[in-house]
Parts: sequence; C-alpha cells; structure tokens
Amino acid sequence: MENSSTIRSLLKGNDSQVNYNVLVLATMSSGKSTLINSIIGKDLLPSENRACTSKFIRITEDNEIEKFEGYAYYNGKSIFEDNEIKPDKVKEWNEDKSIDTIHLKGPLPFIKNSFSRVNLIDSPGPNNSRDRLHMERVDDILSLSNLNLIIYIIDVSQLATSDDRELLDKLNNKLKGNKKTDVLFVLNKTDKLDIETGEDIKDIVLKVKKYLAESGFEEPNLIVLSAYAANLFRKVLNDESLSSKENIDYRFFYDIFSDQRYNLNKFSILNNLFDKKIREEAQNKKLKVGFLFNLFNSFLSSLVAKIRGEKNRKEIIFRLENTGIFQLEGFINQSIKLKE
Ligand SMILES: Nc1nc2c(ncn2[C@@H]2O[C@H](COP(=O)(O)OP(=O)(O)OP(=O)(O)O)[C@@H](O)[C@H]2O)c(=O)[nH]1
Ligand SMILES: [Mg+2]
Repeated sequence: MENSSTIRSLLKGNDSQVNYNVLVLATMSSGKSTLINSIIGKDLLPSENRACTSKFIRITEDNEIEKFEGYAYYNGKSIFEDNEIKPDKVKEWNEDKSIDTIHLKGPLPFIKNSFSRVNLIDSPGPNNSRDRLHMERVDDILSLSNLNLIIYIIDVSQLATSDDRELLDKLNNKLKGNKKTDVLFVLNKTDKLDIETGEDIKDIVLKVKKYLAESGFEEPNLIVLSAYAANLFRKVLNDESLSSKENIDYRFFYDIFSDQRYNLNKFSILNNLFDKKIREEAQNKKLKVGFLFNLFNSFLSSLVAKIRGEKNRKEIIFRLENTGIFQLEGFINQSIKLKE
C-alpha cells in the first residue's frame, strides 16, 4: 500500500528522542481536525462540513520554534518543504494527489512534557464512500504497533451509526492483547445539545457509555467536549481573525458557556488517577494563564476586548475551560507522564 511506508517510517522517529504518538480517529466530520486546531490555537488544518482530510497529517510538537514548518511526502520520499507553512498551503497539499502524508512541526504550548516528542496524527474519516483509500489508510495505521494513545471522537449529533460501530469494532480488534495503547473517547459537538429543552447531557453520556460497552469498551475514559467552541475561544485569545459566521457562533458560545450548566468538565468520566491529576493541571494552567494575561490585559488586549465588545481575557478563559479542552490536554499530558 503506497501510503503505509510514509506514515510508518515517519512514526519510527530517530534515536535521540522518543516519540509519543497520538492518533485522532473518528468517522467523517466528527471534528478531528477541529480538535487538533484547537490544541494548536489556530486553523492550520483544513476543516469543513463535508469529507475533508484526505491523508495523514502528523503534527509534531516543537516548542522551541515559533512558526510551523511543513513537509510533504509521497511513498516515504520528501517532495515539498515550507519553512513557514500557512493554512492555505496545508489545504493545497491536502488536495494534492501526488502527496500521501503531510508533516507539520511547531509549537503546541499546552502539550508539555520533558522526554517524549508528541505527534498528533489527524486521519481521514474512513467512511468516505467516494474514496475507499481513506478506509485502507485507517486500517493500515491501526496495524501499527507504536501508537501510544488513540483519541476516538464520537459526534453527539451522529450517535451510534453503523459506520461508527464498524470503526469501533476495528478499534476493539486492534486493542485485543495490546496493553501499550491507551484510548480516550471524546464526545464532541455537545454545544449542539439544547439543555433548555431537556436534552440532558448526563443522560446522553450514560447512553454513550452503554453504546461503548456494547462495542466492548467497558470502563471507558470519556471526555465531553465542544471542539469548535474551544477552537473559537483559543483563536480569539490568540488574536486570530474570525469569519463572519464564526463571529456569530463565537458570540453564541460566549453566551452559553458562561452558564454552569454548560460546564462540560463535570460530565466527563475519567478513572480516579487521571481525574485528580487533570484537575490539578487545569488549575495550574488557569493560574498561570490568568497571571500572564492579567499583565497583558493592562493595555493592548483590553483595547482589543473593547473593540470586540468582550469583557476581558479572563472571561474568555473561563468559558474556554468549560468546553472541556483543558481536560483533554491534561489527559494527553498525564498519559505521557505515566509512560515515562
Ligand atoms: N457545533 C459544532 N461543530 C463542530 C464541532 N467540532 C467540529 N465541528 C464542525 O464539524 C465539521 C467537520 O469538522 P472537521 O474537524 O473537519 O471534522 P473531521 O473529523 O476532521 O472530518 P474529516 O476530515 O472529513 O474526516 C466542521 O464544519 C466543524 O466546524 C463542535 O464541537 N461543535
Ligand atoms: Mg479532518
């Protein structure tokens, strides 16, 4: 299979640093690329409301550089390079059939660890009926032995479809007899639930838990998330521009995520060890971020905030935390620590 050699060789890494490989897996349009963009803090990966990602995009954390570098491969050979890659270029490479794998390298400020180099791997949704190659690619990456963590996204607006069951079965088969790979389930798009009309998040989480048990996952770690809201809050904090639709959505999210009923963290199911550590980490992050932002707040950002009609960055961070993204990043960081 043409694609396999590239991703296989990329994930081997070199001897100087251990790789920690995190595969983001889900059926089409569940929010894989959006989730990774919210960790990056800007829209580097293409994301659309239709089949989008067409190949593996590996993002390697390098907190020593400021800008993202990009490399494009075919059959294990590097064919293009860009030392300051922009979203448009990633999009172009994503559509280019002469490329089978993209590698981006740059800062992931919220993924912190001392020994391993973290790779987040965005994958194409395998249930694309117009492109069977996507399925082959996913089958192939699941056969790799050096995946440390698989983040499996479930789209709350597409619960328990036959495509999702099929992919969960595949995941279950891969994990049989494999103790090396952790799994984290993410229930995404929960901003779409209307809690006022009685769509209780708690009930839906229980339903998902039952669904996962039916597929062989008895004691899942499950984080409840809105990747899109996290993405928009982070972009605003990073002074990235928003499209007019995003602006409307941002205002809506700014409103609902101030409501404690939308504090998604409290719906997550995490085993005790993770739960405690992640809470500690989120608390530290808030303090640290709050301190820096307070300093910064004194001039420039308060001006920006005024123009945007927001209160201040602290208010945005409060809402960002409610989206569940700190928990997700905390989980990644803790699972690396436990491996070290
Ligand atoms: N409301 C809402 N929309 C979301 C959320 N996450 C992603 N989306 C939207 O869902 C659509 C698909 O998101 P992507 O990130 O491209 O999904 P994907 O899983 O990468 O899709 P493929 O690459 O095609 O497999 C986009 O329009 C996103 O804006 C979320 O948490 N809430
Ligand atoms: Mg995608």
